[in-house]
Amino acid sequence: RRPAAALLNDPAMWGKHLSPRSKWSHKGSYGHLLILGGAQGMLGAAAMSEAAAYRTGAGMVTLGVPIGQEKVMASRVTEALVWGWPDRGEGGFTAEFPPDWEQRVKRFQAIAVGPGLGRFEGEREWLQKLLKTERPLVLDADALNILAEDPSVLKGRNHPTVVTPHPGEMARLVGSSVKSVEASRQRVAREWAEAHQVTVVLKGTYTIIASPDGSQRVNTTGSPALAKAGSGDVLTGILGALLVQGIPPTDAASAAVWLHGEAGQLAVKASAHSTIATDVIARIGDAIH
Ligand code: NPW
Ligand code: AMP
Ligand code: MG
Repeated sequence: RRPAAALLNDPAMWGKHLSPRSKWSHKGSYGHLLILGGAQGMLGAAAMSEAAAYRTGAGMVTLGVPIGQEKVMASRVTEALVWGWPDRGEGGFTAEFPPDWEQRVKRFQAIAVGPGLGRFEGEREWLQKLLKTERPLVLDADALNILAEDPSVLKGRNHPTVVTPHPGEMARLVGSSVKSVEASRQRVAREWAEAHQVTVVLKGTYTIIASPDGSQRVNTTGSPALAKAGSGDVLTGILGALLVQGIPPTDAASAAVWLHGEAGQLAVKASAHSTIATDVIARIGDAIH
């Protein structure tokens, strides 16, 4: 019999990792996150991940966006660096990588892929090349939809990988329906984590964090205020920031989910109806505290 999933209800379960910022530290001490996303019509998704990552302590964040989106993104964000990626002229990604990819990727301590990434020709080969990086990866949103075409591309990847599906994305990954995912959330998350040797964050009310070793945690923070566009993009940024700060994947995923839910609760003022994802980003600091 498997041990029961642990309830993630105590910040001490992750608090030990986020030590106070040293007086002698500098931005390089806290890691550099690359976020790939922000295609035409979905710039906001990548921008919300970026803002959440900075609010979670990342030292530097670079947004990799299609080159056609570079100027508008650069004029919209403030703290982020913006890196234009090959684009066929429609504001979307292509199968190509920037010519200096191999050199530049070494500067990042983790990569988050998916918020507003879009779908494109050559996407499977593109993802396969990305999976070859030795950096920890977060796969979210459209990166999961690409992965769902052939999850076996994860085979041979020997570096930390965290996937963050909502039930709709999980259903695509396992080739079933939202209803059947929701009926067996723990089993579905655990089996996928074990089969593909990744950390699975199956989102929803009581998000599940399943590790490659078969262990599981169930989060207890959160609010229906999070049932709004952009919530998942915020979680991806929080998680990316914890990974670049050197926190191991399953602990980073647990901490990210806990903090995201706590910030979601704190963000509710008069009514959960009117809370928006940027309000949640603004309360990450209070959740950490
Ligand atoms: P239904 O029918 O609503 O009940 P998709 P997406 C299901 C970007 N964004 N429980 C849902 O079910 C993202 O980053 C950009 C049960 C439906 O079938 C992506 O790149 C924003 N079912 C892209 O948009 C802000 C659930 O899943 C399907 C569920 C598409 O992402 C928004 C919908 O999911 C967004 O983040 C749950 N808890 N949650 C921006 N401002 O730029 C979802 N489903 O088709 O994967 O679409 O998640 O909106
Ligand atoms: P996404 O669908 O990718 O935007 O992700 C939605 C995020 O909001 C996930 O982290 C969910 O766990 C969270 N969320 C959505 N609805 C609720 C809810 N009713 N209670 C708690 N968390 C929620
Ligand atoms: Mg999402």
